[in-house]
Amino acid sequence: MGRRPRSRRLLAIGASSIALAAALASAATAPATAAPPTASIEIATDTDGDSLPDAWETSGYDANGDGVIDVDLPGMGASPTKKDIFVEMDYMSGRLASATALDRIVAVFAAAPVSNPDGTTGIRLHLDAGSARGATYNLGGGNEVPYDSNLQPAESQTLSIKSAHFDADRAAVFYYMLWADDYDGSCSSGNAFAIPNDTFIVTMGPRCDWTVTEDMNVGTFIHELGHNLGLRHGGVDHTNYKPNYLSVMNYFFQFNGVPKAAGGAYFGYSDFAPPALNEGSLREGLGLNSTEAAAWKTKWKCPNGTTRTTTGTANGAIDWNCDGDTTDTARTDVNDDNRIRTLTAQDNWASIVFGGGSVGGGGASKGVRTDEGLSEMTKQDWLNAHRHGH
Ligand SMILES: [Ca+2]
Ligand SMILES: [Ca+2]
Ligand SMILES: [Ca+2]
Ligand SMILES: [Ca+2]
Ligand SMILES: [Zn+2]
Repeated sequence: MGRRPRSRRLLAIGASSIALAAALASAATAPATAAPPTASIEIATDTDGDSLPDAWETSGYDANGDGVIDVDLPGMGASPTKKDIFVEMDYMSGRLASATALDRIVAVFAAAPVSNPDGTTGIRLHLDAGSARGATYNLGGGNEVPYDSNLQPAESQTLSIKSAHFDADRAAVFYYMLWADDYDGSCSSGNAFAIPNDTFIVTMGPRCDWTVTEDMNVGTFIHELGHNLGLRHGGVDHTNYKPNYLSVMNYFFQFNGVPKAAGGAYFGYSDFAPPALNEGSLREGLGLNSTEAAAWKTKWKCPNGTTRTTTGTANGAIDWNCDGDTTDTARTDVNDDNRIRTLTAQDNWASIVFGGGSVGGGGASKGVRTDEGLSEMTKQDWLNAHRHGH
């Protein structure tokens, strides 16, 4: 893992390369004696900012520098001018999502409000289920793995399966995920272990009697991949159930999507951030106070712990304290975390971090793996979150 083709340090230029700027700044201010006279920093151009250098996306990736291409990115549909994400999916018997679910996941990324140098919008998500879901989803890597109803400890057992069933030459290109049953006896829906990262699992199997639907598979896959891409349960933080955070990263919406005002639901990341909500002083007449929120409904918690969904647009008046009117300036805990605070949202699509974990072209383009104590939605969390009042 992490083998680099050459001794030269590769840096990649990304669309959001704050880390690169910092690296260059520190290089510029470093004493001249810090680097041997023959050393040079090669900038691996990454025109589309997806952390995959143009050279890989044009000519393929030679993992060990022996002149033989190991991962044929152009052959798998990559482009240096369009953002690409590759995910290898292995699976335990009966757990792999349907082709229809995979179609929906790909469509969410294709419709992302993210611009590309080729003039298009969207992210091309390449899912590899091996031969299990037809040619569209076969990049030669996905396969069934031995059934283990309870991965415990979750991360080390997942990484053990990964090392046995994932070509290490792919580590700089592909995220890896497992469709599995349960882990750590948690009855949790999935895990991504760190934010950002290169590996995740979706775990809604028979061990915990989940009745998994296509919606749940779609929402949870996108939720866990979102953690790999740097996204959190509260956007800017881990505070969950924010009514103004219209994203599958929010537990309110992981399984059923974000309800649209016109009907139907959206199983993707937020594409705007409404104003923060101050739970100490919620003006009910303003709703989410954002014209963009007019396209959506939202959910919130009443003082008695039940969950409500707006009947109309989230930009209309909302009875935050559930007392029957929408005229209050209310002090109420609408995300049910037993605290009165300011709930700040995030535009997820504008905040994605490409190149988590081992993925990416090296150096500054790689996401930093951090352990933020990620804990995921359990079956009980879901039931608690959706106790509905009248
Ligand atoms: Ca690309
Ligand atoms: Ca595999
Ligand atoms: Ca009220
Ligand atoms: Ca609160
Ligand atoms: Zn999560």
